Amino acid sequence: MLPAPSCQKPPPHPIRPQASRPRGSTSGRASRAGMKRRQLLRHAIALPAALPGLASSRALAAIQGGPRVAFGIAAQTRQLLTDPGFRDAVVRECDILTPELEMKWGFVEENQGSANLAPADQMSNFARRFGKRMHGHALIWHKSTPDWAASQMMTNPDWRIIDAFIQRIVPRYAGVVESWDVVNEPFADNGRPDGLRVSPFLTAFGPDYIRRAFERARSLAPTAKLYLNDYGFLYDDSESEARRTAALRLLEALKKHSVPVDGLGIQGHVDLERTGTFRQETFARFLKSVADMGCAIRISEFDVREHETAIPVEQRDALVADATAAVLDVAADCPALVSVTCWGLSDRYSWLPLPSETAGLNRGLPLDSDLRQKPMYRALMKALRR
Ligand code: 9MR
Repeated sequence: MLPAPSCQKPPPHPIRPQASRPRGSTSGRASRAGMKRRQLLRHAIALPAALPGLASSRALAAIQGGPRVAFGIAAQTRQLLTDPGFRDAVVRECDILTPELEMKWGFVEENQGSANLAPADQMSNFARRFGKRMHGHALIWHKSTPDWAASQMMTNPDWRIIDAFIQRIVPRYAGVVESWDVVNEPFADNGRPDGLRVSPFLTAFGPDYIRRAFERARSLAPTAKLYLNDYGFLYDDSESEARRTAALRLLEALKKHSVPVDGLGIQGHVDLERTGTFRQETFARFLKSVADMGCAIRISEFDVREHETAIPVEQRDALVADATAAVLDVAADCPALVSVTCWGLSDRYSWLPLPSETAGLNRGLPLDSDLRQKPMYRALMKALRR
């Protein structure tokens, strides 16, 4: 059984000294970046007085003082490099950057022996230049495992296949990536009592692949925070309950065996079709149980999936904002919460589809496709400052 609740605050994430630099980064550039950042901050701080509706998250935090939970977004390098308006919004708004694609195994090593690392290098250089923290995503994920690696694992379960990837990517971004999703989406309703997904990793190495991955990541990134990350923890139904139970049992077992897991990433993919089954008490209880194990919590992939689009846009935005507040207000009340990352900043680049017969974009991210703040943005910032 799990220990009795008593919510603990885990140590804050360190912003570590730069142990090593990926290509193209120099200390001169770093100090220029420092200046740029100060200029940008000054600019951002000047905004609210002139344009109250456009105050950025960072500007408001600076003015209002006091701590707020860190705000992250996932983005793609291409978006940052080719879309100056979007890039400026990212610089203005976010504290932590997560590469949506660029550090995934299948992206880096689509073919065995290939090494497509330039986009991840570019994003990490961007992060250094603008003083952003980075979250690495994701070392082990069945969906981003290249086909060649999955089939090799199944025919010849040799841990060195996985080890080579972890070793290639983790030390390269030491000093800028402060935390990693080490194992992503390990749970599924596969009929196993432990709730684990039957993936190539499980088939080849058994449940022990999780311990091995965390231990390897820790040996290569001694000060980075290491996360287990998954979806499906939000709702008050039997499916979510099974996933919550599986996660708590796994975390408990990992902690018991001193496996270096620092926290749980709770993907906040909210679905407006299911919000009727969201209960704040249930979610709060789960967060408390995670925190009681000494685990940090990240809301790691927050966005809201719309279904009803034949209503005025104000109503759509209000529904999205209400769903955001319902989840994030609870999360923000848990002292173990260290950050909230949206899976995208602007609807312009949302991965979320609308029903096929509907034209337009899903409106489930903080900024609209013209980079204007929406009610969701305000609900999010309010929660982060709770
Ligand atoms: O948003 C990502 C999409 O652009 C990619 O095609 C896809 C496969 O790499 O991954 C998406 O991000 C997923 C994340 O990595 C893990 N949790 C679910 C996210 C949405 O599918």
